[in-house]
Amino acid sequence: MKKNISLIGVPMDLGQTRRGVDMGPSAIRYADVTKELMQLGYTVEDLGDIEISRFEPSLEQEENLKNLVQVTDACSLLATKVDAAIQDNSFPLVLGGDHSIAIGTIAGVAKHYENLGVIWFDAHGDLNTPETTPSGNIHGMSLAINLGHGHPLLTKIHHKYPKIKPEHVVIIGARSLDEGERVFIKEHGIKVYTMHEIDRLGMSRVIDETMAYLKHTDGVHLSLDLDGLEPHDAPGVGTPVPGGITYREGHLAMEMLAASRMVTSAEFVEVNPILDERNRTAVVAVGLIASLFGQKIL
Ligand code: HAR
Ligand code: MN
Ligand code: MN
Ligand code: MN
Repeated sequence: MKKNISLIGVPMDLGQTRRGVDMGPSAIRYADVTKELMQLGYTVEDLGDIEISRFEPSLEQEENLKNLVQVTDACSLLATKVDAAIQDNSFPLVLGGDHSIAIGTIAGVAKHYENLGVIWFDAHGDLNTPETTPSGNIHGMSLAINLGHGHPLLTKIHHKYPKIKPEHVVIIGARSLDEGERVFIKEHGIKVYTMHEIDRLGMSRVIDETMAYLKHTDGVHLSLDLDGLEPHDAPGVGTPVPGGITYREGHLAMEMLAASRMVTSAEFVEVNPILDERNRTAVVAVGLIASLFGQKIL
């Protein structure tokens, strides 16, 4: 892995409707992310936070694309910062914010890779479109948007369309999928390890298979939604779903990815300090980040 890390905070809560997730970047910084990474031998440059505009749009809000303009603006700024970090030969580590920020992160990363692989660690598929969304929340559409499906303002951010190909995506941890998302997965042949497969195969085999599946990519982005974890282990998230990935399974996955050296960018999203218990979920996020960057038990 690259020795320089660029930390980018995205205090975004407009991709969904529960306030508080905008404080995620602060909570993760407070849990000492920089110190942990420096102890592992990295140089860390904290680039601060992306500005999120709080204006009330004069346009009628689209019910199936809430806060479209603000999400587009923030994701465009984020894409530019991520792109610049990679140009500086630095590893972009993005801290959310809700999962709509993956539209900006991946837009910035995808410019540098012809065949970017994406590991989407999540209880959800985030594969809704404006036609299928049950909520209008853009954080439930961000993976579909990266695949080129959704509002053109979002799919065309940072001038590459589409950003990624369906055969280069692996979803891990899914246990809450909407009907439209099931159809999307079948139509596009997306690789999904639901909790059922994780239970049957074990996380070790799931990660081995994921690495083999993404062998032909030229970079791998890890998009880790903390709600992929079991809510007992990571309670500070807006949309908890029971029956998730355990604390140790999460760490094993990160440790194996670290050993593979295949991850070239990452984001950790959906930490909501207002819903958390004494910053536990941010601490869990920092632990997972440390494992991803090579921390070992022995
Ligand atoms: N699928 C639902 C929707 O589209 C819920 C989306 C989920 N929440 C997330 N995304 N945290 O991973 O509204
Ligand atoms: Mn998500
Ligand atoms: Mn989720
Ligand atoms: Mn398609």
